[in-house]
Amino acid sequence: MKIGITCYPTYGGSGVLATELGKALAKRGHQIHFISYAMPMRLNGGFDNNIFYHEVEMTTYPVFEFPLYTPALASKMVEVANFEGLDLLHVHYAIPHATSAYLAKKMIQNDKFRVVTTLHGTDITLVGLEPSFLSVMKFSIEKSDGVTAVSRHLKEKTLTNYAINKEIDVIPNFVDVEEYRHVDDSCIRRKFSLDDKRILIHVSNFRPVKRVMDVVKIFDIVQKKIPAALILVGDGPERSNCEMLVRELGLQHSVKFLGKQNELPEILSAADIFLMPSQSESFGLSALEAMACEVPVISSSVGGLPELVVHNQTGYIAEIGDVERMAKYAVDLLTNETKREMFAKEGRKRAMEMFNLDKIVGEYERHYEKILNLPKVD
Ligand code: GMT
Repeated sequence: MKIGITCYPTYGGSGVLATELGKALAKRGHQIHFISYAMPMRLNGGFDNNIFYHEVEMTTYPVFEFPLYTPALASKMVEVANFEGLDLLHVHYAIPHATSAYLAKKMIQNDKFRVVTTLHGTDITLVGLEPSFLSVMKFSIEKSDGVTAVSRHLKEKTLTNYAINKEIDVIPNFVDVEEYRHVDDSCIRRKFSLDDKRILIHVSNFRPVKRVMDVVKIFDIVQKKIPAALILVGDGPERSNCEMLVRELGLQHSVKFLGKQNELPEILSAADIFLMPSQSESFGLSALEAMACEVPVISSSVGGLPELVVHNQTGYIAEIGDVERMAKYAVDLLTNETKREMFAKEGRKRAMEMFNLDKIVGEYERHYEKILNLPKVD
């Protein structure tokens, strides 16, 4: 198949997932055309015969007070679809990608061309509910030929929030279990001389929904009970507040801010526990990556997280904001190595059985085939 993929190219689960999907589909012989305003981060500029990247050019003009990305993206979609003969366009994160895709579909002179939209989370649970977006979101989702959601929870939210009368297939996120596996001799312990400490880790885009301040609070409780260090990977709006809290609590010597990183399997492998105390999380891709690297996850009970983390088997789940309980779970695991290792193995097993790349990419292929054989939605 010739498939166009549109996603946000920056750090963030939806862009990561879309890029890894494109790379995996290319390996299976499909021709993949990424269409975005910048090179997707996980493409790493790597060369593959089956992967192409088309940049959306943005025009500025004094009359335009706001950038006009939606029509610019639609025009690029039309150009690529017509010129490259795309069979379908798969857009990740509905705003504004599904809207641009609908516009493009109306202009593309190929009756067989289809649009698939994957809903990732805040496009549905937060941003899309803004009154200024609501009706366009509902319309754009209903006008997609195929719609997938990354968890059952997100599917239910979409159906209720938008009163949508549309079939939505749940296709969960995936991880490449060959790439994401435990590395025995991780450089992080040596680099920071952490051999005598237990390591807690958190990876995110540091947006308020991730509640990174809770991560610091949990760590503060844990380090009072056992020698421990906290590794924070990623960057975003909450980072300065977190750095301030770390200094206020006097934790600056045991908390390491690594910023954005690429070598995640190696970094994750250094950790004993992964923390994800999010306010909202439709799936929790970085928790899955941790599980694949044999790191038990302690998370909040929101959104799709209970579909990923099995309480008392691959990690623990607690109410949002219950930092005391999350810390208690962390201490429990860190003082019982047999249990921690059992959780670690169970997490890896679950990642391999339920969320491995081959299984889920196959589900996407079957979804595409189904949609290509159904009548076009006008
Ligand atoms: O977090 C966001 O604001 C958007 C989005 C992203 O691009 O990272 O994250 C969502 O999509 C990920 C990939 O499907 C999911 O793993 C995240 O759980 C989801 N984030 C939220 O629901 C907050």
